[in-house]
Amino acid sequence: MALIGEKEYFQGINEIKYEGRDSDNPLAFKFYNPEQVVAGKTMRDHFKFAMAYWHTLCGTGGDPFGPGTKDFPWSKAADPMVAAREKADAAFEFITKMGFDYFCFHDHDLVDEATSLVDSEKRVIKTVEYLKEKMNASGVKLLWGTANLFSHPRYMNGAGSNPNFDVVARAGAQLKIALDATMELNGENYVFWGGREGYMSLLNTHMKLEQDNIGRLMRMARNYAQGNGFKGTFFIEPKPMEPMKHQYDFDAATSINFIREQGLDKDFKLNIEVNHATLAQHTFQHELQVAANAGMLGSVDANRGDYQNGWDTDQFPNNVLEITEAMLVFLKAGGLQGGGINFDAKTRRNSTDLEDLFIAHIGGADTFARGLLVADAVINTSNYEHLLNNRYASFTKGKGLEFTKEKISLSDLYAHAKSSNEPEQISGKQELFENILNQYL
Ligand code: XUL
Ligand code: CO
Repeated sequence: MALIGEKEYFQGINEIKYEGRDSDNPLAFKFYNPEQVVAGKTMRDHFKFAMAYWHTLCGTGGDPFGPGTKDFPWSKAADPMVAAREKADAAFEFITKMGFDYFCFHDHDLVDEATSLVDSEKRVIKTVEYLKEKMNASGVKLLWGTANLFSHPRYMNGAGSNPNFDVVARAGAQLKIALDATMELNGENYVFWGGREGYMSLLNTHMKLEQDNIGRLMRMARNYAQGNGFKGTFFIEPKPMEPMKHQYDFDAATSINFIREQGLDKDFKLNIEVNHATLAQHTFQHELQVAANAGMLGSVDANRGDYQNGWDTDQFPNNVLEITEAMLVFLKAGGLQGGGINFDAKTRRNSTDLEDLFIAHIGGADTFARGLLVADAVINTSNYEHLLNNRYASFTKGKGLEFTKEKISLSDLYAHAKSSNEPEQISGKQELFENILNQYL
């Protein structure tokens, strides 16, 4: 099968190449050099960059104030199966021209939902057959699949958290079909983002039952997938709000607690999204670190928010400092466990040229590559690590070491403090740490 479909959608754009930072070619990578080895691995393997089907192929720019602005030449056909094939052609043309190895999807990004569950399943199965051929021809792989359990009006009161069992069962059916699709395509992971899994008013909400029901659904999904040979990891993607006022997967710490409470910790990790972190009043790097500390740093949804507003703008990453701080956590955690960097990001409503999709992904990949290079240099050639470890040197000897091994008691602390003077004032040196990063940028 040809990598470009019957129609070439992105005419005039060839495979994006690395040309280095001095290149003026807007359609070339300046920092992302897929085969370059950093910290013992190629950039390609560190990142496992993925295209998000929903934004890149389906996001035409509609907002609450107006319709879409992007006149995508694919998926205009009245027949949903023809439209789905065109979309797949455009997707694979895009991914291969970007030189990426992965994509991610929701079930009904691939093909529109039909009016009945049975017909929807048939559509998904047929589209998956077509995708499989395209994946075999191109070598492109599925980073993760998921089910859209938040857009359809039936999920207005939640999916797994719905107060009506019939809706929970319907969500389970859709989940099964999405898992089947993911497994058929050798998906490496499966994501749960609980868009409507939360509540708007506690007055009409039985919170504990709702949360336990989500846990039940997730355990069923795990048992079903593993029973059918799935070897990948399940990820929960935290987000504090939007669309719901209170989402049950608020942030990394909340989601880790949920995973443990529901007995899912052997099979579930986290998919951390930049703009979800900032909506939770955290930094991206904070969320990565919380996940890493729990051994649950699974995957990343890459984008950025807006410092001046409070919703999910899903802009492409371009904040090098933010991503460099994140790459420090990433490298020190030994990378991602099973996942990759999925560009869950959309071009702005007025970025209406098809080439803007390429320019945006190039910028995102370059931002991560630059961040990785800087973080690696900071770790290996600056005195950053020394300064950091030195702050905690008192725990590596004497009573401090005994404390970390829990070999001393509260009375020992009392005795230690009593026989010491007022503790010395030691500067935190934040500005020095910041300057080191700046120096290496
Ligand atoms: C929504 C979001 C989703 C998930 C997958 O904010 O990030 O697209 O990544 O359902
Ligand atoms: Co996301």
